[in-house]
Amino acid sequence: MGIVNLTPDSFSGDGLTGSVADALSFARKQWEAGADILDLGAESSRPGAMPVSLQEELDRLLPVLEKMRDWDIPISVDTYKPEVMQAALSVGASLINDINALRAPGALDAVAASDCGLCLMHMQGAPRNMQENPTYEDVVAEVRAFLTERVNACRAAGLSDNRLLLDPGFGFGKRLEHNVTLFRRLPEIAVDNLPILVGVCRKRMIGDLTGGKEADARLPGSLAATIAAAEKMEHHALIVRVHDVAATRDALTVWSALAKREPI
Ligand code: YH5
Repeated sequence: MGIVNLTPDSFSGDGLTGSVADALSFARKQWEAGADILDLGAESSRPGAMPVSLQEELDRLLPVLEKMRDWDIPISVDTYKPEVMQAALSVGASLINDINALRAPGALDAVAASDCGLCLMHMQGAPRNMQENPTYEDVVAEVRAFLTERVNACRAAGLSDNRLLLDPGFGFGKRLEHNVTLFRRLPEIAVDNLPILVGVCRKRMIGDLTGGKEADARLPGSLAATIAAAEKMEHHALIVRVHDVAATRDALTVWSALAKREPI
């Protein structure tokens, strides 16, 4: 899954300016680099980020989505607002990637009439303050219990399991030790064997594990994390959400050729 950031405050160094043309050319590059899914986000959810208004989010997202209607690649939309979900689905989005796991009032209803995929992510707190004091007794048990509850809420709303993806939400209300524990025990959060989505690319945990490297120096660490996830989840459906699509593809291709016990 290739990240396409539509937030003007993007810190990722991807050079996006907020123009529709730039967003489309960046998205096309992610596609050409080998992404299977493009994930468009118009509200930053990094630690400390402030929410944007509904209108602002729609204004950033819809002009881009409308131009992608005829692209032959599934489009995911990173949002927790039911109105944005509905608007995105009406212009052809295939997946709703919700850091709030469809907890907003009206979110389950907003996706019920479509057959889009749904990513349910765990987060403790909200982006604005989630890294202030993350606390768990047993991080794996708590994330698993949360995801179980959200899967059950989806089932109760009539959504079928084949639409669901689960995500432990690396960095969302978690300290390094929580992130590392969740990563090491990734298979345990796959409630009912549902597919897993992992987003660690360029995140703080990669910086912390490499002696405090800044975001622009986190690619090697991010690739190692992707391969570690692929290894852990080798017999499981896995999506990795990344900025660096071409590098991730190469890493996965080489790992696949050299490490998997499959005929060549
Ligand atoms: C995710 O894990 N993450 S937005 C801080 C960084 C780097 C990257 C430099 N949306 C996820 O990518 N959706 C985001 O430090 C997501 N899973 C899902 N499903 C945060 C992000 C980032 C934050």
